Amino acid sequence: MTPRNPTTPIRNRLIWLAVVLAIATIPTSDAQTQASTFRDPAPAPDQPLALWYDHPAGAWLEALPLGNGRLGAMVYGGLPADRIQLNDDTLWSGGPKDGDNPEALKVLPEMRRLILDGKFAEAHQLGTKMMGPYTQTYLPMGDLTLDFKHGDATEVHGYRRMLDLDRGVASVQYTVEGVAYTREVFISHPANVLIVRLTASRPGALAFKARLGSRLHFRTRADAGSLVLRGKAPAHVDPIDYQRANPIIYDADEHGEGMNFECRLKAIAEAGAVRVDDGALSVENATAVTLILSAATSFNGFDKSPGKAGVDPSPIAAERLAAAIGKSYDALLRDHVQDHQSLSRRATIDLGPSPAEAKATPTDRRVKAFGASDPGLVALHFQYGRYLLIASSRPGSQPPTLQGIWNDVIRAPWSSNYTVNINTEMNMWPAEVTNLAECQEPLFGLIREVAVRGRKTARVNYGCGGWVSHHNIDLWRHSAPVGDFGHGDASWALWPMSGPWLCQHLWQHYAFNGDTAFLRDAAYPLMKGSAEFCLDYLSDDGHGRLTTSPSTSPENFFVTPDGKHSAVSMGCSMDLELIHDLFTHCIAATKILKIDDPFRARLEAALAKLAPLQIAPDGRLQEWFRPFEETEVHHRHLSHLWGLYPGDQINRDTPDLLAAAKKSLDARGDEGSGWSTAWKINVRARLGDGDHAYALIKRTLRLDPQGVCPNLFGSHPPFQIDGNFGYTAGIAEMLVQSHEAGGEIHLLPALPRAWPAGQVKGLRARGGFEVDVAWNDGLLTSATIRSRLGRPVVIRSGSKAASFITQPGSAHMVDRDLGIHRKP
Ligand code: FUC
Repeated sequence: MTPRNPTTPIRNRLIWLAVVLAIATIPTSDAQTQASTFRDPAPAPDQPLALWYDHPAGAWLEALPLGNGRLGAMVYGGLPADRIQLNDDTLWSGGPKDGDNPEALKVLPEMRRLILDGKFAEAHQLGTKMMGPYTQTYLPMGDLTLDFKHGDATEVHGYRRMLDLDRGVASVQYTVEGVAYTREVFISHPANVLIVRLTASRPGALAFKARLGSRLHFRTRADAGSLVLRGKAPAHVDPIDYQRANPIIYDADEHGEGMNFECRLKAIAEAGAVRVDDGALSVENATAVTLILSAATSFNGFDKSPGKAGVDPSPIAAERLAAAIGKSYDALLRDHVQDHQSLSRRATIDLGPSPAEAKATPTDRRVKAFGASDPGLVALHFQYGRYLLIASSRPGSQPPTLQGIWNDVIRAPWSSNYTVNINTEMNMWPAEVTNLAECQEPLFGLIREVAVRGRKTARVNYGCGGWVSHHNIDLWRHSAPVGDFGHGDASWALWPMSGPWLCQHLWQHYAFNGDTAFLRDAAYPLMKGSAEFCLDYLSDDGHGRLTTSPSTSPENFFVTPDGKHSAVSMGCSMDLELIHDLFTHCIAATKILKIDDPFRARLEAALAKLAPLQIAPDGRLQEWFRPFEETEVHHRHLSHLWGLYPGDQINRDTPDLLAAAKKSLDARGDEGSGWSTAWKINVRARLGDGDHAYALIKRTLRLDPQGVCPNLFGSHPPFQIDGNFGYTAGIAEMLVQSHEAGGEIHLLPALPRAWPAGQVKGLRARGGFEVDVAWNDGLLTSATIRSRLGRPVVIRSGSKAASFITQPGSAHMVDRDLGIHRKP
C-alpha cells in the first residue's frame, strides 16, 4: 500500500522546511542585526584543539555549544549584542501520560494472520490500530542577551571567537576604539552554573545591559540583586510535522500541567556599578565583570507531573547561584577546567600534520577549503565528538536527545526526542571506545525508567511479560508505539525492538569494564526483562521456527508480491540480530553470575529455534524474511547490518554472512547525511575497509546539508548530533577493534592510506584494556596495552597475532613485529 502519511524522505523535507520557517521567525536581539565592520581579524589561536571564527555567529548553527550534561548554551559571540541561548536537559513539554493501547492486543492475532497469509499491505494498514500518542518534546529554555555600549564606533578590530575543546571554554576577543574586550564563557559541572567573564583593557570601559528571555511563557523580576526569569513550559506540544490546530498548549495555572523553571543571573563587577530592575541587569563603568547564571526546573522524576507534583525550582536555582558567588572567578575556572580535562584528556589523536595554511584558516573556511585532506581537521572533529558527549551526558544528567542538549525552537525536528531505532544508541557509540564510559550512565537511567513503563505496555499492548519500548522515548519514558492512535506510519511506529538494542549498551559497558556488580545489579535485571518480552513476543513462522511478527526494518518499505508497498512483515533481519545479541549475552551473564539456570535453558532453546539470517539470491544479506525488493535502494538505515556493527554476530567466523553484508552495504551506496554516513564509517571499519571509511569521512567534512554545519554540528538537515558521535566512534573503530571472539585486540584494522603515520592514545578495548598505538608508513610501529583486569589478551596487527598474559595494572609494550615487553 502507499502509506497514508508522507513517506519518510518527503517527511524529512517537510520537517526541514518547517524548521527553516521556525528559525526565520526567531525574535532577534540576535547577533545578526549588528552592523559592525570587522577589520584585521585576530590570528589563529595557539590551541590546536579549537573551533574558531573571524566573525560572530549569524545563525544558531554557527554558534558554539557549551554544556555540563544538564545545562546547555549556544554562544554567538556577537556585538554590539551577544546572545547566549540556554537549555536545561529536563525542560520538556507535557508530563507522564498513559500511552498504552488495549486495541493493539485485540488486533495482534489478525495482524499475525495477515502476515502469514502474505497480506503485508493490509497488515501495514492495520498497524494504525496499535499506536499510542506521540512523545512530548525537548524545549529551549531561554536566552541571555548582552547589549554592549561601545560608543558610536562600528569598526571592530582583531575579532576572534573560539571554542577551546581542551578547556571547555568559549571566548571572544576584539578591539573597539583602542579598547580590547574579552569574554570567556563556560558551564561548570562542579558548580552547576554558566559563567561569563567580561573584561576591558581600559579601566571603566565596560558597560552593557543583560536581559533574560524565553520563547516559552515567562516573566522577569529583580530579586536580591539578581535578575530572575520564571517560566512555564507547555502542557503539550505536537511534533512539527503533525498539522493540526493548537499544536502548543499551555496550562495558564502555574500549578497546572507543564514544567516550571527558573533562571537567576547575578553580576559581580570589578569597579563600576551594577543595577538590577525587573527587566534588565545593567553594568556601567566596569573593568571586569563575572556573570553567573543558574537554572533549575520543577522536574521531579519521569513519573510525576512537573506542574502538579513538581519541585520548586526557585530555591534550587538560588542555592546554586549562592554557592558559585562564594567562589572567585579563577577558582570557578580552575575547577571547571580540571573537571573537563579529567575526561577530555584521556584520549589523544594525531593523524598526521595539517598544512600550515589550514591551521591559519578559521574553522568554517577550513572545512570548505581542506575538508578531510587536512588530518588535523579530521582529528579535531574526532575530539569534538568527545567534547560534545562530555558536555551533554554526565552522570546524573539526562542522556543526549537528537540534538544533544542544544535546541532553540519549541517544535524541534522529531521533537528532539529519544529516537531509539538508531539515533540515541549512536549517541553513545564513542563512550566506551574513546574512554568516556561514565557518559553512558544517563542512558542506563533512561533504560531503567522506560523498563518500568514498558512492563505495562508489554502487557496491555501485546499480552507479554517483561518490558517493551518502541522507536521513540521522551523524558516521561514513553514506551508505547507513537502515532497518535492512527495518524502515524507503521514503518516507524511499529517497532517493539528498542529494548534489546538499549540492553546491548548495558552488556557492552560490562564487556569493556568487567564490573560484575554492575552486571548483576544494574544490567542483567534489565536485560532479562527485555528477553522475557522477546520470548513471549516470538511466534511460529509457519515452519516451526521462532520469529517476530509484526516486524519492521526501521523505516524501510518493500514491494509486496502483489505490487503494493509495505513495511510490515515478520522476522526482519534486524529483529533476529537484536534478539540473538540479547539472548546470547543473557546466557553469558547467567553463567558469569551463576544464576537463573532455568531461564538460561529457555533462552538456549529459543535461540536454537530462532529463524536464521538469510542470504538473498543476489548475494546480499536479506533485510526482510523474504528477498523482497526495497522501495528505496539507498535507504539511510542499515538495519539488517546491525549484526556487523554495532552488533558482532556477523564477524570473521561467519565469512558468508560477512560477504553478504558487504554486498548489502555496497548496494546501499554512500549517499546519506549525518548519522547514516557515520554508521557506514563504522561498518566499513568492521569490514576492514579503511579507504572506504575515509571516503565517508570526506563526505562528512563538507559544509553541506549532508556534511557538517559551520559549528561542526553534524547535519541531518538541519542538525542531529548522532552524526558527530557516530563519526567519532567510527574513527576509533578504524584504529582499534575488540569485538572478535577470544579477547582479541585488533590494532589498525582499517587504516586508510590517507593517514600513513600517526598515533592514538587512550582508546579502550573490551576486557578492561587501554590501548595506545603508533604507526608509520601505514604499519604498526609500537603499541602499549594497559590492563585493568589482568585478563589474557591476543593482539592482532595485519596477518600477525600474539597472545600474552596480563596482570591487573600491568602495561605491555608491543613492537612492530608483535614482540611483547612488560613495561616497568
Ligand atoms: C529516524 C530517521 C530519521 C531521523 C529520525 C530522528 O526516524 O530515519 O532520518 O533521523 O530518526
